[in-house]
Amino acid sequence: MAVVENMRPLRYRSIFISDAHLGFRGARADYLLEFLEATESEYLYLVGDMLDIWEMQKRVYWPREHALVVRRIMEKAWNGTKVVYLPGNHDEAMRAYNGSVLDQFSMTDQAIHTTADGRRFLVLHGDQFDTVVKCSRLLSMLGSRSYGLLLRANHWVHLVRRVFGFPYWSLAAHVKYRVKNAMAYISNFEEMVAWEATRQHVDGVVCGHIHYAEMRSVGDVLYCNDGDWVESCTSLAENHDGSLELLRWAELREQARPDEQVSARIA
Ligand SMILES: [Mn+2]
Repeated sequence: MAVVENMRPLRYRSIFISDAHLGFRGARADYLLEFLEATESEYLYLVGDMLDIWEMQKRVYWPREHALVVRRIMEKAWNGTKVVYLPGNHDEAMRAYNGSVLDQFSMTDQAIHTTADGRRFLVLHGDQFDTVVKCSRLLSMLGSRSYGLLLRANHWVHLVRRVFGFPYWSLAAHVKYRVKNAMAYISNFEEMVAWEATRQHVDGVVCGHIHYAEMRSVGDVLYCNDGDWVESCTSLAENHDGSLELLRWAELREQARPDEQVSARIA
């Protein structure tokens, strides 16, 4: 924690983080805790898979740092940050609480965030598009009218798979097993999510799920993926003028200079 103890907080209007996978051994809770200590924001969006309930069902793993991340987030809510929790597929059980609002803490499947410069962004985890992406070759043959149908089919496919005890089909896992085709899957995913944003007549979309931070224009919409806290330790931040940027904590923490060092250099 030494890196942030003497650091002035980095202030943003909004911060979007996802895929922390707390409860899973691979989670970089240490870096995430540093990041939460080092930053302040009016809005904090938790864009899915913050908890890894799948992993916790296999084995109980809940070290102190993971608990501290949860506590720090709740403290932020108590101190006035508007926290929005959007469940993902690894913390799907939390979807039962969608619609809950407790002071500054709310839970929902999809949110619309309006930036300081008036742009509207659809915020969602992104697992809703797994089947659509998997079937995208078929989709391109069938044409765009099938898209809505596929989205609805996605829900039933997962339901059926669950009834028969199949694991949830995950794009992220699929990408890892088929590295050769990873870039094609990522770009398919990006296009599908952007498509949904276009359909909802918003200016952009913020999602997570595929553990690949990105900010790029897709057609008329701005696609933003806040990355993850297992591998890349990234987040998306909105500045006070409404501009957006990707934050890579591994790089940012190196730049963060404790006040004493700064004053020592001035002297
Ligand atoms: Mn996910």
